[in-house]
Amino acid sequence: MRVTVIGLGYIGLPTAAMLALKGNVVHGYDVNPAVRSGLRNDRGHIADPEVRGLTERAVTSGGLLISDRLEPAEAYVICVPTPNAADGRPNLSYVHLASGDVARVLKRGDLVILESTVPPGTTERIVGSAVRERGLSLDDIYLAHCPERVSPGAIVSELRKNSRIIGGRRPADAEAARALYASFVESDMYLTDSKTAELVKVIENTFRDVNIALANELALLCEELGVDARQAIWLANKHPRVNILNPGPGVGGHCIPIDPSFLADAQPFLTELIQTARRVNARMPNHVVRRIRELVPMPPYGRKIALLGASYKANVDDSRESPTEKIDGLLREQGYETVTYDPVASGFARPLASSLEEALDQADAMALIVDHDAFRKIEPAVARERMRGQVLVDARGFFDAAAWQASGFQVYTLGSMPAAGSLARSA
Ligand code: SAJ
Repeated sequence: MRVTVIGLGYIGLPTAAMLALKGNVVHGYDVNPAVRSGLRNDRGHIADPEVRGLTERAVTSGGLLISDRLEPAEAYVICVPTPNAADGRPNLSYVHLASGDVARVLKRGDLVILESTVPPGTTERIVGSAVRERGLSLDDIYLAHCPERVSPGAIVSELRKNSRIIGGRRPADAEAARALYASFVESDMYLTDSKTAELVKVIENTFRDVNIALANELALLCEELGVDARQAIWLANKHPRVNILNPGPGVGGHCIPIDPSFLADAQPFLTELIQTARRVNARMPNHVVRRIRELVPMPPYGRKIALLGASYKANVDDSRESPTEKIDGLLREQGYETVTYDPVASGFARPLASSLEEALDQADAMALIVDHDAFRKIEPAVARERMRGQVLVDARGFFDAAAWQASGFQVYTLGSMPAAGSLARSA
């Protein structure tokens, strides 16, 4: 089948490549010329090595063609971003743009699939109006919402192995979409209507945000109780029906912190728990900064804090909505000097240190914000040589606190209150 995929980001590109490698003739289109040229040349802008390899094979096979315009096809898969606008409301402008572009080349019998995460009801509303403007009716085409569930860092395998929700405007629309995904999805596909599929995707991520908020609230509670939150959660999860996630310095990425607002924005008076959970998670960067201030008070002269990790989570290069960005901003507002080091991130709000040594040099504290595997090898003795102070703030329960304390470090691990008195500052 001829397929055009619109939006060649971390979902659209591997989806286009996967469809191409399964015998479809796929045109990939992205409004960003730099993305198009990057994909035609060295594909160097793709950080995920598995996605780069998949793309390489799909382009080399001739199955995936990167086009400068939106090519007519029998099926269109829209994978454009749906970020939050500055006011916190969903920004659906890319969906509007892509739907209009598709409608211009649409013909009877074509299949349109929206993969982007959207508030319930959006697919039929936005794509439907674009189609009607072109003189077609939704009865003339097949329309579906088919959200993805891949986790950045495991995209290619999860594209194949994750089950999928296929939400058709009508059963025939869902069946048409299922037939397309059957070319590469190796797991179950659950057919439903488009509005249910839109809601399912949003509630999957909302569930995760609420669960993380519980873990974070337990961490704050355990600090006051003098209990190790991670151990308490680990033991509670031994219960066959308990699965509490891990506390952390905040919730980043372009999904978990964003998607709950699709429900809260639509029904502010029916989403108290969802909104409260969002506030708990959004306040975690402030809590980390409060603990840093307690351990490294602001003297008349500046204090340098080395932040480890700019990405939004371990072992991915994406720093969108990164908790580190919020922590960095709060510290600098309060007069601290900060240097962030991240060997994985492909970008950050401010320049990153070129090495761990540069970040640690004369630092009064080292704060681990992202638990990249690459940080596992950091030795207390090496850090001590470089640093001016001996404070470790571990926001992920990543390091062996006893080993760092044995090397003379004061250690605060989020969710585990330091021994009484150790927050008191020696001059
Ligand atoms: N986090 C915690 N504690 C945890 C788990 C995560 O603090 O126990 C933080 C992470 O550090 C990160 C943020 O939450 O800052 C989000 O990370 P994540 O791994 O929970 O989520 P994403 O955004 O990488 O991927 C999620 C996944 N959704 C679910 O697990 C329900 C993925 O399956 C989705 O496809 C993806 O959102 C998406 O694109 O919607």
